[in-house]
Amino acid sequence: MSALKILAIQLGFHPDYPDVSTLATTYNDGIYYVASFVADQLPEAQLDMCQMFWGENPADFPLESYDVILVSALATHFWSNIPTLETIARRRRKDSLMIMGGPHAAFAPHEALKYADVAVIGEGELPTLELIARRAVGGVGGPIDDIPNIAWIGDDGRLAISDVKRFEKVSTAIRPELLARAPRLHWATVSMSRGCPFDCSFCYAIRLLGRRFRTKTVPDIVAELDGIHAQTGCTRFYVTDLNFTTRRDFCHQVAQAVRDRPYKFISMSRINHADDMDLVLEMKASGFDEYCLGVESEDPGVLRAFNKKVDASEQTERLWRFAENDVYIHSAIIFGLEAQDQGAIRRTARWCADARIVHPTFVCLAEYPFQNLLFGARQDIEDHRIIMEVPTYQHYSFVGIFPRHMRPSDLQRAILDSYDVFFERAFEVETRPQRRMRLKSYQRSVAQSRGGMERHIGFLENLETPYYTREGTLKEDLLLGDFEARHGATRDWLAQSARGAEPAFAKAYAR
Ligand code: B12
Ligand code: SF4
Repeated sequence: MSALKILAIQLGFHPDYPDVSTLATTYNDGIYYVASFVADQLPEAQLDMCQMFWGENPADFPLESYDVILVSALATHFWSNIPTLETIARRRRKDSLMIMGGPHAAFAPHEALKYADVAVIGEGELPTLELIARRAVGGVGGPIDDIPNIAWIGDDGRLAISDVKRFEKVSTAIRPELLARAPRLHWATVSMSRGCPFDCSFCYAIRLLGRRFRTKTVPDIVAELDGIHAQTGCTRFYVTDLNFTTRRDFCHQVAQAVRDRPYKFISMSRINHADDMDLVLEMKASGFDEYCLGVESEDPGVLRAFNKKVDASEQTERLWRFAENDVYIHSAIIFGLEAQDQGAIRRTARWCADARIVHPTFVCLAEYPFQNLLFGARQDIEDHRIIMEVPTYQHYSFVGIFPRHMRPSDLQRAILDSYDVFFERAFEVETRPQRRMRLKSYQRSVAQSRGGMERHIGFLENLETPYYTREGTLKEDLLLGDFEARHGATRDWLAQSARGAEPAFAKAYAR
């Protein structure tokens, strides 16, 4: 019997809408973990990787020859690559199995299932292995409802969603050979733990990876870093963990274990990390000198609205503490709430410079529709105010909602202006040469993405014209009516089988 052939594909960004963040130029690690796990478990299988971020095109692969096709995508990747998905659907064998995972499949499984046989709505390793084991002509054979974290279209034509499970074993390492064709990477992504115990209202991350914090073993982590380094030459790692500093002892052990390596790390944390400067400095000595913090805002009202559970009055001082110790801070700053008018947006942008954040990314609040219906999850932006099905969908640098208090194009302009406000003030505040250089290099990368945002302003102006009064107030009834005409039937279909109303499901999903 010939070896099972598997193709793993990462869909890429739309060329017209690049990401503002230079950090975003690296690979998304989720598909690498799933592919590596499958390859470890099925050593006889032949596994190929197609990475669109590096210019590879699925159409150039022998799609007809694969038994299993795995696809990973954010929402923006999905809607930027519909022709590619159609090509895959047309050329793949009828008896092949196609599984989609990652954020888009997880939050809009019904959209992923237009192309895939099964969508994975959470951690993907074990469900993928199980689905491959039950592979049969035309997708999967027999019942699959006992496989957790999946969605599929049942024989009755309805969406089916199985139970959600967060797995204990998270120690898979990325197989370095999957990165063999990588260009010179600025950052290599790697995951050391999964889960975050908090529950910020806008956060979709905990819905994917859960609220229970689980770590890999320290020797496994070091071996994985060394393997990726040996393969790619990269010495800088983006640690994709949702909240790396959740456990002090874990951070301490990782810091000790990598002390003698020439590596640098950026990891995600919360602002309270500044309260433990001993740990911050210990980690800094091991290369952890950059963090991406969920700062979100300086405004107590905004922080309360997001359930951030931080004291706004301490934000600035904590950020200064990092700056004084030459620890670089990146942060997404979210705009789009009704309390955030043009003046508030400019104030927040200026505050970022005063608080000495080096790398703020100004983004738009975003939501998927039907999250409450499908999964019982909280949703702050109602379905009808979400701008869907375009290449900028859920790409937070681009406005993806109809705000009530200003036109979407005005919000996009305010996001763009925020960078000018920020840089002007930051160069007044920042005197240290090293930090000024960092600001300059970030300013250059923002300049590269201006074109995409300006293009998006034009798109929004066209889209929004009928929906706003001359003064810029949303005509909500009109928008609701149009939404109903376009998506009402989908919502009603989803309502027949969605699991949001089941308390046990919603509770497990929120964990
Ligand atoms: C770290 C992170 C970043 C980092 C690094 C990104 C990178 N290059 O890897 C930074 C800060 C740079 C970043 C930037 C952006 N990010 Co980001 N990011 C994350 C975060 C917090 C963790 C991602 C991660 O790697 N986790 C660890 C791995 C192991 O988990 P995973 O990727 O989810 O994979 C698991 C499952 O999803 C599943 N799976 C994944 N793929 C596949 C494929 C198959 C076939 C199967 C079966 C299963 C499967 O199995 C995996 C393992 O169990 C996620 C939230 C999350 N996932 O928890 C947001 C998230 C992915 N980011 C998001 C966004 C929007 C962006 C940006 C577009 C933001 C922007 N500027 O507009 C950019 C895009 C950059 C990029 N290249 O993707 C959104 C995606 C929204 C959406 N629905 O599409 C998320 C979900 C954040 C959120 N809303 O909570 N991000
Ligand atoms: S702290 Fe970060 S990862 Fe945790 S719930 Fe809040 S936004 Fe999500």
